[in-house]
Amino acid sequence: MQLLVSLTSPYARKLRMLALELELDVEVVETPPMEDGPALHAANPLGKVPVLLLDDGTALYDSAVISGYMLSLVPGQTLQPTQGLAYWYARTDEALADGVLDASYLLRLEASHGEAGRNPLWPERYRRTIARGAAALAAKVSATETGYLELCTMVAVEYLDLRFPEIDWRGANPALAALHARLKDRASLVATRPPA
Ligand SMILES: N[C@@H](CCC(=O)N[C@@H](CS)C(=O)NCC(=O)O)C(=O)O
Repeated sequence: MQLLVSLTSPYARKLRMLALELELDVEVVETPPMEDGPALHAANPLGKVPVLLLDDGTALYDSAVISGYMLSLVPGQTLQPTQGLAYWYARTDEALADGVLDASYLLRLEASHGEAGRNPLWPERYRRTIARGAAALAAKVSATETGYLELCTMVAVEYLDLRFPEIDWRGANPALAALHARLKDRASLVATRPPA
């Protein structure tokens, strides 16, 4: 399997990290989406990374689809529940972490538009979404266990540090600060941290 990524994409980082956690044989292929390469467009008409190319040449995309597939490849995995409502709650938890990423990504795009003619409604709305999302993640993460939720949360808060160092998610959410202090040296996170 090949995973098409950009090294700064937090969505791709979730999967690079998950592949390491699950010890999957995945070749990571750097494929910057802004280059609009034909291979990326053939695999994902939306032109986004991450994309997982399966060995038969077909493609899966959207990080939450790919993570579900990767987790299904390892039946005994303990990172996420597999049955009943617990499974759907876990999928919702990933959607929550992804929502923080979505708002952060949109906020970054907004910032690149410059001030002229800009409607402040959207950046302010994205910042409130990030704050609510971070608070909701803080209420959900375990103080001692490490599952996919905790790992996705790490990716989300480190993306905030990368792009918006002024957002004080640690001060607002001591549980997230404690999570970060506990997991920041975990091998899968260290190995996938975006280049400075
Ligand atoms: N919902 C998608 C979001 C993926 C996404 O937005 N990726 C960004 C990189 S961080 C991208 O490829 N952007 C290029 C574009 O939007 O054209 C997922 O979870 O995979």
